Order: sequence, then C-alpha cells, then structure tokens
Amino acid sequence: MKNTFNDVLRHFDLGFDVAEYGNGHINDTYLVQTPGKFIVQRINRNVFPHPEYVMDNIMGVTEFLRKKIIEAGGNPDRETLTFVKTVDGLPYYIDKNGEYYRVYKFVDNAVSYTIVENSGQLYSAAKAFGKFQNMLADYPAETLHETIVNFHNTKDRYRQFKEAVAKDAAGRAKDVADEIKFVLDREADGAVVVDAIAEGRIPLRVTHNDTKLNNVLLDPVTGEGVCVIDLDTVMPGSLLYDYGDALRFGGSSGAEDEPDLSKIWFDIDKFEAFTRGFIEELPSITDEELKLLPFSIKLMTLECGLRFLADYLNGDVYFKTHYPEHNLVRCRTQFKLVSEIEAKMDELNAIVAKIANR
Ligand code: ADP
Ligand code: GN1
Ligand code: MG
Repeated sequence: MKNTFNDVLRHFDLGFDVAEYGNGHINDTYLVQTPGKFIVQRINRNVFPHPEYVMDNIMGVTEFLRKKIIEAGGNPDRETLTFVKTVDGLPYYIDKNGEYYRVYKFVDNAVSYTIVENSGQLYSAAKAFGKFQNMLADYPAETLHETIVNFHNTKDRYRQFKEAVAKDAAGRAKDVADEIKFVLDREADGAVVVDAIAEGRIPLRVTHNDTKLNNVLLDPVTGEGVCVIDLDTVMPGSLLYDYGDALRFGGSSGAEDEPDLSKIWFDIDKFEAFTRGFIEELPSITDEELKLLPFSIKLMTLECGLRFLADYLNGDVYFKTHYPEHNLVRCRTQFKLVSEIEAKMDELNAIVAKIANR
C-alpha cells in the first residue's frame, strides 16, 4: 500500500507526509503536507463504476463555478474545489490497478462539521448550498453524466431494497424484521417526488445530491459558508433532494450513528434556520416545491435509512463501516427521525408557509 501511495504522490510531485483524513463514507481521503496542504482521494470504483464520468462532471462544474466566483469578486481557490494536475499535465492519475486518484488544494481555515452544533451553522450551510444551486442554474445540464444511475430515484431504491431482503446475502434479515417492515410500510412515499418530476409538476435542476453538513466547509470565525465540496454526485435532480438530505443530517439532535435513540429527535430550531437560509437564496423555488419541503426531509431520511439497511443486508459492501452493526445503527437513527418528522409534519408545513409568506 505504501509503495502504491508513493507512486501516486510522485505523479503529482507531492511530498510524503500523508495521513488519512475526514469522515466521508465513500472515497479514501488523505491529507498531504508538502509544506502546502493537499487532499488526495482515491475514487471508490465500487460506488462510481465510471470514475472518468465523475471527473468529467467535476472538472466542468468547478471551471464553471470559478468563472462565476471571479465575476462576483470572490476567491475561487477558497470558494470552490481546485484540482492539482499530475506531472504529465493530466487532471487525475490512474495506477496500474486501474485505481483513480485526484488531488485538490486543501481549503484551509474552514471546518467540516460531523455533528451540527447550533442553528447558525444550519443557516450558513443552507445559504451555501442555496448559492451553489443558484450558480449552477444555467449550467448545461445535458453535458452532465449520471455518475450513479437513479441515485435519488426512491422507487428504484425500494426495488433494490427488496432485492437485498430476498437475497439476504449476509444472513441478517431474520434479525431486522421490524426495520424491514418500517421500510415496506412506507413504500408509497417513494413515488411522490419521482412522479412529480416525471409529470412535470416540479422542475429538474442541477443539484448537488449529497448535502450533508460535512460536505460544506464553514469559516470557524464568522461561521459563514466557505466552500461546497464532495461534487461526485452533481447531476440533474430536484431541489428537494438537496434540501431534504441536508435536514436529514442537520435537523437531527445527534450523530448519524448515535446508538442511543433517546438522544435522537428532529430539531425544529435547526429546521427553521436551514429553511430560512435556503428560501432566501432560492427565490425561484416554485409553490409545488415549497409544498413538498417538509415531506422531502422525511423522504430523504427514509431513503438514506433504507440504503443503510440494504447495505447491512448485503454485508456492508457500499458505505464504509467501523464495526459490524454500524449500518444497522445508522438505519435506526434514520427511522427514529422519520417517525419524528411524521409526528411533526403539520407543524413543519405551517413553519414553511410562514417563512415563505406565499
Ligand atoms: P466522501 O465522498 O468520502 O464523503 P469527501 O469528498 O466528502 O469524500 O471528502 C471527505 C472529507 O475530506 C470531507 O468531509 C472534508 O472534511 C475533507 N475534504 C475534502 N476535500 C477537501 C478540501 N479540498 N479541503 C479541505 N477539506 C476537504
Ligand atoms: C454518503 O460521500 P458522503 O459520505 O458525503 C453517500 C450519501 C449518503 C451519506 C450518508 C455517493 O455521503 O448519499 O446520504 O453517505 N454518498 C454516496 O451519510 O452514496
Ligand atoms: Mg463527503
């Protein structure tokens, strides 16, 4: 492994002071100090069968964003991701095993939070994700590859879930009958947003699709958003995916993998703060989208929970896990949140109507 990595670093002309970094569930991420700081990532080929599509999308999107940031008088090296080329002038390196490596400049003096500490962070994150979507509003969507097919197609996620239950590859289904029932009882929810898009009731936009709080860097001093990162899933999608997924994670009282469910509830203050920031930045939000905002939090939380559970059933082959029950613990926090959101749905709808004032 060390030899492989030295080979990679040589191709980017970087020094060898390297350590694992961050809490992402997908790629292998390292911080290299040379003395400048860089992020080196190996793209997860199991999750992204076409890493070249991922890179093509990100190169296009970051170049587009750089121009917009410069036009607005901002600092593109801080406000979006910046690639470092290989010594051969290429945007990424493929090693002899076919693994893809990329290097970004490290965005310094900016923090990626794994646990939300206060509502102000949610407001800042909402503004950052809202601005990100705004800047990409006129991006040529037809040039984007679908890096993970049907990523937020919840109907298809249900199909995959049922397949995992039927296959029961890890022999775990018998122990999680309650969790499986929780998912199956809500199958009708899976169709709501997919059908609304298919029937043209809500628009397709260029969206981030993975808006958990540690995918936006915040300024530790001002608390403001600095840079939206983890652009692997930027694809045409719904604004509801970005809003719902951000609150799935950020609206929770605790960690995504908190084992003590009595510590997990859906926090109305955080919800209000995020909703306010998001709507402020996205006045183009349609009435139909507005109406679905609270539902989208439930949907994205349910979808994420069923993905964790499916991975548990499949034997932990997708998300990184740190102990054998990790995916099960994660799915249980998601389902606790789903129940909480269901119970508070009328209140959430009333708050959105008040904030939007439409
Ligand atoms: P994953 O897809 O595995 O979630 P990410 O691209 O989100 O991978 O990176 C994992 C973590 O590494 C992020 O949550 C963040 O903390 C950190 N990170 C990634 N890129 C940068 C960067 N350019 N500058 C600073 N931190 C970064
Ligand atoms: C993954 O890559 P990361 O850790 O930011 C996942 C998201 C899930 C999230 C759950 C490409 O996000 O879809 O919502 O874990 N990303 C991918 O924490 O599957
Ligand atoms: Mg990430």
